[in-house]
Amino acid sequence: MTKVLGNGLRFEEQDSSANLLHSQCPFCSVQCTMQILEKTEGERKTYKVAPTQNSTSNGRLCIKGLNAHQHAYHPERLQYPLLKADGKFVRVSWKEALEFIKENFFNIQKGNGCDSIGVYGSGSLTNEEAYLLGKFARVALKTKYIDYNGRFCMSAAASAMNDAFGMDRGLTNKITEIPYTSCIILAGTNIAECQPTIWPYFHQAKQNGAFIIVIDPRETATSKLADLHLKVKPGTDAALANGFLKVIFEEGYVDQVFVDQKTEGFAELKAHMNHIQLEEIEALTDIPAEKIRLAARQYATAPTGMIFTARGVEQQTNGYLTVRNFINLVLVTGKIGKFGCGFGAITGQANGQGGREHGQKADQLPGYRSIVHPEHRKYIAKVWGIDEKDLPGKGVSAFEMMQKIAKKEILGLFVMGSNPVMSNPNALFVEKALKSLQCLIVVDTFLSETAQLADLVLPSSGYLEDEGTMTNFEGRVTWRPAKKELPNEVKHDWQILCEIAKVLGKGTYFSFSSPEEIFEELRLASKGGKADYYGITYDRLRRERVYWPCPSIGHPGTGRLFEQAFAHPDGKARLMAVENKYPKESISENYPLYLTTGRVLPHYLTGVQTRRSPALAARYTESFIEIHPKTAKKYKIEPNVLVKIESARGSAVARSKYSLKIREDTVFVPIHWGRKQNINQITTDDLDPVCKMPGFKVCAVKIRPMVNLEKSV
Ligand SMILES: Nc1nc2c(c(=O)[nH]1)N[C@H]1C(S)=C(S)[C@@H](COP(=O)(O)OP(=O)(O)OC[C@H]3O[C@@H](n4cnc5c(=O)[nH]c(N)nc54)[C@H](O)[C@@H]3O)O[C@H]1N2
Ligand SMILES: Nc1nc2c(c(=O)[nH]1)N[C@H]1C(S)=C(S)[C@@H](COP(=O)(O)OP(=O)(O)OC[C@H]3O[C@@H](n4cnc5c(=O)[nH]c(N)nc54)[C@H](O)[C@@H]3O)O[C@H]1N2
Ligand code: SF4
Ligand SMILES: [Mo]
Repeated sequence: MTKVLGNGLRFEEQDSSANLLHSQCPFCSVQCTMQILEKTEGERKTYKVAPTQNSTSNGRLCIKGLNAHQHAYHPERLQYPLLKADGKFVRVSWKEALEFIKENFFNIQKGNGCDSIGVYGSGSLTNEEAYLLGKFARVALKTKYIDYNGRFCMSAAASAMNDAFGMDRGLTNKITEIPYTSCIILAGTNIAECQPTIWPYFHQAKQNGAFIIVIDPRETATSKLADLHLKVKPGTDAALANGFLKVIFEEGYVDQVFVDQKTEGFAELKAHMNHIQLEEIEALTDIPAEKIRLAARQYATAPTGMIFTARGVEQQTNGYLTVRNFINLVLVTGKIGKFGCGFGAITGQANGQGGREHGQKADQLPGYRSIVHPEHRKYIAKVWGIDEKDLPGKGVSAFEMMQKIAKKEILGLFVMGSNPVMSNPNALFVEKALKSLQCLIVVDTFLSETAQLADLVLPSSGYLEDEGTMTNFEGRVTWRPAKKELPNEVKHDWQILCEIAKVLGKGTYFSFSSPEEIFEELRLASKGGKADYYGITYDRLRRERVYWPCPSIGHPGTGRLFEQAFAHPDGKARLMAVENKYPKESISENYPLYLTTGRVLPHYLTGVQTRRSPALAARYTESFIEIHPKTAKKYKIEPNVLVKIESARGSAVARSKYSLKIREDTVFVPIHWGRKQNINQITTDDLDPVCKMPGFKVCAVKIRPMVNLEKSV
């Protein structure tokens, strides 16, 4: 038998020793699809991977997707529940593990109330599991404290889009429109390295004549495509957007008809522009006024245009306002709700979109409902079969949970699918807090840095084993099949939640026997909400990827949002005057350089998975500090030496990598390595006041060589 792949590759599957798996990549938000051919030859197993066709990545896979199976089959995969006894993990049965949870959670909550347990979720979980985790926290544990790692990822863009448009969905229009847009602004987004399989859409736009503007303090694989690269001073993007707006107002590019019909707040924004001086913006951002003018004119006068943001502008203590200001640009030029025009905040994790819609957030109920809205509470309480007054209220954000742990207000923590001791800002503080917990339970596929601190670790299934739906960066719901058998005593996240709920006496609310059953409840729970999945079924997802909102069976899904009206009750979008604010953290005599953090192509987030994939790990075996040679010389740092990087919080180590591509006042360190290389040991835990996003992208540091070579003989 011969299997033919979407892009023409073929897997010969002629003998019974071959096992063909269909899956979706576990890493980023594109959700590329693939086939994995597993062959057994005697003792040896071999794997071949090939991309398959889907309407997003169009038969493409990046190097991470091609090698993801290497971690899925890694011998270090967790296989059994592990309990810590005398500082060492010992294998226990599921029965013992569940009993341990029951006893500990019961004892903690008995003396300290339901809110003494916190739940910490993830954008790696399927929609079904994210939904179930939210329900688990509120119904099984009755705690208000639940939040998730997406707080560090999508919170600035999500709250800005909610407030400006009345709805938060990654892309407001179809990805297939990108090639036909005439001007694209990419602000703090490195798509070529972070969502590489959609980068060809941007190449097509360029070939079709689009003018591409990239805003980034570094030259990246993405900025290579730019007609104009604005090498902005870190953290000053809100001011830069004010510069663009100033030019648009001054030179008369406002689409007054659109603004009058479809927006609120124009008068305030216009008045605010009287206080904006281009010279001041030039000084703040380090971008010459002429370049600001050019960018603004190109975007405003282009017949169609799109703006994309990502973590570069969002992971700031003014990330919310910065995104609002980029949305201002979209709105005053009327470039939204029609072909080739729109806004997108490029979602990060595999299910970064779905993970933020169905109740993992501190203030949220499924379907993007609000936990403080009486009607929303009533509806969900009915779906769940509980009394509305038993539904807890609003909790706090991910990092604020860590602060509550440090203050002993939260005494037990249940982590599913995240590695918070590495990914939170000010990680040394977080490590100390987690160590002080009475009970830490981590559900993971590996003994991550956080799992190592746990009292109990539960082994969960990975992408080849766990069927479910993921909503990708487009806002399209996708279905991930899974056929690989569970290794040893591994269980699915959803099974683990159901089993714990049962021992806690809440089994009747969690009597699910398949992901599809959970999805059926999710459909109902989301019905009538902003993220309405009611018209989406597993049957349908086996054939197509569906854009939400999709309110009824037979509804085609909504590819382009806001064609007629925005999602606020009056149908209008909101403009907002945004000040030229600096990030809270600023450089000083003691800490004279900006540190910014981010990603490299072959590694993923805290690296738990990609560092275990030999093909990926080999590309970068350790962390590095990208530094301009002039800056390096100033601090007596040779190429390829270990550098100590210090901030007011702590220190980290990385190897020097000279680069002319970075600003002289800035250094860049990726986030994928742990221990002394964990860059979050030094980042600031200042939070954006609106969305509680930490200022990951601006940290004041000093640097020095680990070994002073001048002194050595
Ligand atoms: N290879 C790879 N791909 C990934 C991931 C991964 O870990 N590895 N993670 C996934 C996830 S969860 C996410 S959230 C996305 C992240 O995707 P991106 O947000 O695109 O990635 P980052 O590298 O964090 O940041 C993007 C760019 O912002 C720039 N930047 C830093 N500071 C500033 C600033 O002040 N202003 C501006 N304008 N730019 C700035 C950086 O130089 C960087 O090039 O990627 C997803 N895809
Ligand atoms: N300085 C700095 N810090 C950052 C960022 C930055 O740009 N700069 N970016 C932030 C962003 S955007 C993000 S998204 C966060 C992410 O931060 P984390 O949540 O810590 O991200 P991961 O490394 O993906 O951790 C996921 C963990 O879950 C496990 N896992 C994977 N799949 C599953 C599953 O299906 N079930 C279970 N139970 N476990 C699973 C993995 O093995 C891994 O240990 O980091 C943030 N931290
Ligand atoms: S990491 Fe992202 S772009 Fe690469 S294969 Fe996976 S889903 Fe596709
Ligand atoms: Mo992210």
